[in-house]
Amino acid sequence: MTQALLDVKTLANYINGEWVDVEGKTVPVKNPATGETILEVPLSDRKAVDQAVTAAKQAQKEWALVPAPKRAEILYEVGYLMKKRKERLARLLTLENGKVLEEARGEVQEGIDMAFYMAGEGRRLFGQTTPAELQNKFAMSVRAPIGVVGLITPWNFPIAIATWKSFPAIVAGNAVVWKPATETPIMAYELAKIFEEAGLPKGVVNVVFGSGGTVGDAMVHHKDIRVISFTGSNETGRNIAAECGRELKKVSLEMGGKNAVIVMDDADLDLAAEGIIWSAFGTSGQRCTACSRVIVHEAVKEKLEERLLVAMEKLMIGDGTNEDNQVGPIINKAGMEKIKKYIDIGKEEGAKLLAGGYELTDGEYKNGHYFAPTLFTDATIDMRIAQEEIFGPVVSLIPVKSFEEAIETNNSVIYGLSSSIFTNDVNRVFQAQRDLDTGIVYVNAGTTGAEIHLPFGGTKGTGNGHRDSGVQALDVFTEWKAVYVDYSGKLQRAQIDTE
Ligand code: UN1
Repeated sequence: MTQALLDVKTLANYINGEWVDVEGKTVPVKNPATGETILEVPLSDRKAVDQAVTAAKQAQKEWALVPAPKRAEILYEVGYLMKKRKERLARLLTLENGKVLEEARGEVQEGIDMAFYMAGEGRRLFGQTTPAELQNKFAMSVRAPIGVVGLITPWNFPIAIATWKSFPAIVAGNAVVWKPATETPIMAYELAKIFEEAGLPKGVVNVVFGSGGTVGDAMVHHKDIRVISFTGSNETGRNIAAECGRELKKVSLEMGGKNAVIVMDDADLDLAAEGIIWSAFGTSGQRCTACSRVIVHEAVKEKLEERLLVAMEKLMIGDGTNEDNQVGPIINKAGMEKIKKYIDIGKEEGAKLLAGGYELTDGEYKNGHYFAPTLFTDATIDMRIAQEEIFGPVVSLIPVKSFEEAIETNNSVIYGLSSSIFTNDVNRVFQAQRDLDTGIVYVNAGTTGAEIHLPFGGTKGTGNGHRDSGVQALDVFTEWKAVYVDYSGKLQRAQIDTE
C-alpha cells in the first residue's frame, strides 16, 4: 500500500528547480523490513555537483536580498505542507528507513517543528549593537548569509536532520546543495517537491543524489561551496574535516556517540529501566543519541538487570508498518554485519551476554534485517563494546562503585553527544550536568529525544564545536559582520593615541 504512494521508479536530481535525469549508474533502494527494491537512486557524477553549485550561486544573490521575514513565509508554507502530508511522509519514511510508524511520525513532526521554529527566526536573526569608542559613531554586529552551503545528511533521520540544516541555511539567505544518503533518498525527493510547492525560488535548494566518494567529495572540494554541514560516521567526518581544513572551508560535523545512562543507587529503577529500553532499543539503536552503555551503581545492578530482561522480553520486533511493532529492522546488511562483529568482540572481551546477541532470520524476519535486542553485563571501561559506536540494539552494563566513578566512566569515550543520569539526589543532578562531558545531558530520562529548538551536537569526537538545530545552527550558516557607521560628518580616525 505504501509503495503505491510512490510516483517514480528512478529518482532524478533537483537542480535549478528542474528534475534532471541522471544518465548512467543507479543503485536500488531497498525496504529494510522486506528486502524488496522500492526504487532506484542515481549515482551522479561531479558534473552534477557543478551544475547544482552554479544554479545555487546564481539563486543565492537574489535570495539574500529577499527580506528575512519574507524568506520565512516560505518556510511557514513548507511547515504547513509537511503537516498536511505528515502521514504520507511517515509511511514513505518507514518504507525506506524501516523505523516503526510511530517513530516515523515523530521524526516528521520534528521537521514540522523545525520549519515553524526557523520561520520565526526570519523575524529575529538578532544581531548586537555595541557602544562605539568614538562620539557620533554607531557599531553593530549583524548576521550575513555565507553563500552556497553543502549539506550531507544520513539515512537514520533522513527528514529531520535535513530540516535541521536546510531551514536555518535558507532563512539566513543561503542557497543549498544537498546530498542525501543513498539509502533514504525518498525523503529528499518529497522535501524538494514541498520546497517547490511552497514557492521557494528555483536554485535555492538543489538535491544531488550519489555517493560520498564522488558527490560528497566534489562538494567538499568545490570552491564555491563555502560551508559543509555533515552528519554521519566518525571516519567520514574526520576525512571531511581534514579536507575542509586544507581548503579553509567552514565545516560543521556531527559524528555520533557512545551515550550512557547512569543509574545511581537511589534511582527509581522502574523509570530507569524504561528510559534505557526506549533509548537503547527504539529505532533499533540506530540513533546518534542511542543509549549503548548503562553505568550502574553495583548496589542496584542485579535489580536493574532483572527489570531490563523483563521489559526486553516484551518488545515487539518486526516490520515498522505493523502498528503493533516497536522495534524495526536494521538498515542493511552492512549495518547487520557491524552489529554481529561487536557481539563477537563483546564475547571475546569477556562481557557476559544476558539476552539477545543474534540475528532474527525465521518466518516474518526472513527477508529483512532484524536483530534481537541485546544486553551485555559486567563490561569494563576498556572494552571495545564499551568504547565504540555499534549503531544497533546492543547495550552494555558497566558496574561502578561511586558517583565519581560513574562520571569518569561516562567521560572515558572519544564521543560526547548525549548522557543521562537517574537519581533523586538534587546535589548529584547539578554536579552531573556540570561534569558530564557531552553536548546533551538528561536527568531522569533516557539519552534520546532532543528537542529542535535546543542546540544538538556534542563534545570531543562527536563533532567540531558546531551545533545543529536550535538558534545555534544559525552560527553555522551565517558570518558575523561588524558594521561601523560614523555619523559625525568628519573623518574620525580610530585608535590614534594623542596623549
Ligand atoms: C540522530 O540520531 O542523529 O534526540 C538524531 C533524538 C532525536 C534525533 C536523533 N531527536 O534522539
